[in-house]
Amino acid sequence: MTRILLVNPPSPEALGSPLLGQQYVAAGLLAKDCEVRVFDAAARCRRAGTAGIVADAEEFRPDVAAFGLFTRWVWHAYEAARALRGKVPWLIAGGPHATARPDEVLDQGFDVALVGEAERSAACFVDFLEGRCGLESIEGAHFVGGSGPPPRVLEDLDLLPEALDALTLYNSRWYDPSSPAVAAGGILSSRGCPGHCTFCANYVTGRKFRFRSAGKVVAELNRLHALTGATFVPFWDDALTANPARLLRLCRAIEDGVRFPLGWSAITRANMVTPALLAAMKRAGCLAIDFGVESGDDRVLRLIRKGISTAQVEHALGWAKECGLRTTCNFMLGFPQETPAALENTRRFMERIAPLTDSFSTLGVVVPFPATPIYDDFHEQYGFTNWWLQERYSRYTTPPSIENFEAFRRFYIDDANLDLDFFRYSGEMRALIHECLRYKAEHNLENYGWANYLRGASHSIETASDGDRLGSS
Ligand code: B12
Ligand code: SF4
Repeated sequence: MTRILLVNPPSPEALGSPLLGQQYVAAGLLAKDCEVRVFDAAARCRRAGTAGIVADAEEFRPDVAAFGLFTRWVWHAYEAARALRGKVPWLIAGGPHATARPDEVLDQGFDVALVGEAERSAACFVDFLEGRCGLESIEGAHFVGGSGPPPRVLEDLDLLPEALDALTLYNSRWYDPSSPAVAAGGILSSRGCPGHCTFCANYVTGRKFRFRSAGKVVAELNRLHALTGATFVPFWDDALTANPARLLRLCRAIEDGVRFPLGWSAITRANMVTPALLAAMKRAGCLAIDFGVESGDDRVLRLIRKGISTAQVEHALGWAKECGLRTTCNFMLGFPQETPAALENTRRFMERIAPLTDSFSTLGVVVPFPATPIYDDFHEQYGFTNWWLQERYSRYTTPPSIENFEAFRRFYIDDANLDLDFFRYSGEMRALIHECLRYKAEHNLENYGWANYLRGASHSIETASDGDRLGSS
C-alpha cells in the first residue's frame, strides 16, 4: 500500500479549516487505497515550520511527500522540500504555483509537478508507483527530462470522491483546540469562471464553467452538517452565479432538501446577478455575497478586463440590499495602469456605494501572480521577475490581537503588500492607496460598530481577511 504524506506548507497566513483543494486530492488517494497522512503546517494552531514537517516524515516514512503550492508562500515550501530531499523517495507538488511554474518546481528539488486539477493525475501517479503505468502517460505530469500529455479539465464533477471523504485525516485541534469537530472548509458546487481579469490566477480551475448536480451538492451539505455541526457554509465557487438556470435549480434543491437551518455565502461579480437570482439565493439561505469590484474607475475596469462597470456594481448592490443580503466589496489598489486620478475615482466610488454595502474587504494592494497578464506584461519593466524566490517577499506579520485595537486597525490600513512595492508607486500614489485602505477600515468599523468588533468579531474578521485577499471574482 502506497504511503503518502500530504503537506500544506508553512504559511504566515493561518488557516481556520483544511484547504478544499488538498482535501479533494486526499479523497482521491484514499479511494485508491493509499495510506494517507496530512501535515497542515499552516493550520492556525499548528503553525509548524520545516523541522516539524521533517520530523513527521521521519516518523511516518512515506513513499511520497506531496505538497500543494501557493505562489505567495512558495519560498517556505521550497525550503521544506530541500530539507526532505533524500529522506523521502518521491517529492511531488501540485496546486496553483506548480501549475504556473512546473519547471521551476523541478529546479527547486521536486521530482514531479502535477499541473492543473490533480484528482486524476495524483491517482495515476499511484498507478505509476505501483508499476501499472509510466510517468510519461500521466496527464499534467512534469518530471526531469519529460512530461505527460497536457492536463484536461475535469468535466464530470459528480464522479469525483467528495472532499468530505478525507475529513478524518484532519485533527480539529490543529485549527481550534476547543472544537470537537474540524471546522467546515466550505463547499464547491462548480469550478471555473468565464472571466478574463488580467490579475486573476485561476489557471487551475480555468475558464470553463462546470457544475455538480444539485442533488449531490445538497447531499454534501447535509453530510457536512452531520460531520461538523456547521450551520454556515461558504461556497468557494469561482463564479457561483455564472449559469443562472443551474443556480436557480440548486437554490430550489437547497430549499427542499437541506435538513438543517443553513446559512451560506458566495463570491461573484456585478454583471452575473439579477434581482430574481438574488431573491432566490436569499430564499435558499444565502446570507452574504462578496462582490469583486476591484476599481471605481471605469477606464481601469476596462484595462484589467474585469467585464463590469461601476453602474452595474451600484445596481447589484442595491438589489442585494433590497433582498436583505449582506455584501462585501472587494477592491484592488495600485494597478500599474492606475493614475492618481483613477484612484481618486475609486475613493469617491467607495463613498458613493458605502450606504449600499455592509463592508469593504480589508487590504487589497495588487500582487502580480505568475502566468497572469499583469505579471507577464509588467515584470521586466518593474523588475519583479520571479519575486517569490526571494525570502523578503515571503515575510509577513500576522494580524495583531483584536485586544490591541489600534495595532489591529493599523495592520489593515498599512497593508504589508504596499511595502513590497511591486509597481514602484510614487509618493502621491502611496498616499492615495493609504487613503483608500483607511477609508475601507473606517467604514467597516462604523458599520460593525466598535462594540461588535471587540466582542467576538475577531474570529470572523480573521477568516474573512484571508478570503478578502483572494483577488478572485
Ligand atoms: C477558497 C480559496 C481560498 C480559501 C480556502 C478555503 C478552503 N477551505 O479551501 C482561503 C481563504 C483560506 C484562501 C487563502 C489563500 N488563497 Co486562495 N483561493 C481560494 C479559491 C477561491 C478557491 C480554492 C479552491 O477550492 N479551488 C478549487 C480546487 C478544486 O482547486 P485547487 O484548490 O487549486 O486544488 C486543485 C489543484 O490546485 C491541485 N492541488 C491542490 N492541492 C494539491 C496538493 C497536491 C499534493 C497536489 C498533487 C495537487 C494539489 O488539485 C486540486 C484538486 O483539483 C481560489 C481560486 C480558485 N479557483 O482556485 C483562490 C486561490 C487559490 N487563492 C489564492 C491566494 C493567493 C490565496 C492566499 C495566498 C491569499 C493571499 N494572501 O493572497 C491564501 C493562502 C492560504 C494559505 N495559508 O495557504 C490564489 C492563488 C494564486 C497562486 N498563484 O498562488 C487563487 C488562485 C485566487 C486567484 N484567483 O488569484 N484561498
Ligand atoms: S477574478 Fe473572479 S471574475 Fe475575474 S476571472 Fe478570476 S474568478 Fe473570474
